[in-house]
Amino acid sequence: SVSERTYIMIKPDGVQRGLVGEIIKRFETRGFKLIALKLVHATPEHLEKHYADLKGKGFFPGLIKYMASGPVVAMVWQGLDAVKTGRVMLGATNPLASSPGTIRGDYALSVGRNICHGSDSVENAEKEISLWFPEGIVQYTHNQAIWVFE
Ligand code: YYY
Ligand code: MG
Repeated sequence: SVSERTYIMIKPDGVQRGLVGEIIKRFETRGFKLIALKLVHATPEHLEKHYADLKGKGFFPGLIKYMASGPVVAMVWQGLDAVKTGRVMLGATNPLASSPGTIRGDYALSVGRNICHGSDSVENAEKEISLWFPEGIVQYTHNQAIWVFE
């Protein structure tokens, strides 16, 4: 639906490599509506909640350490099919399998440094939005929407 929301996060390597503007630009120019945004240096405990489904995987400790190593940019984007389209824009989990034209396919090479996160289902998106934005989300009219959607 047009009001679908997804949680998109620029990981510490994306911030350090100066890719914040580039990643935001892609969602903005695609026509999605930015409804939440902040820079946050997350604690390991918070990140373990975010990645709870992956607890037990061999890469989990390294993933938490990397994600806690610097600030991330936490965002919520809204628009038609935001979750699935967001994943397509990010590319495959392993950047070597990501198509050129995707964020990971253009800017990353290693699965453990793949620069961005996107929710994988509407249900998980809503969970992640509550986890990262417990303060809630700003409401406003996006005047571009009448030109982006029929
Ligand atoms: O949703 P997505 O980020 O594409 O992949 P997940 O399977 O949810 O894994 C989360 C995160 O974990 C992934 O972006 C990189 C890291 N990771 C890893 O370091 N090594 C793997 N074999 C799989 C995932
Ligand atoms: Mg995932």
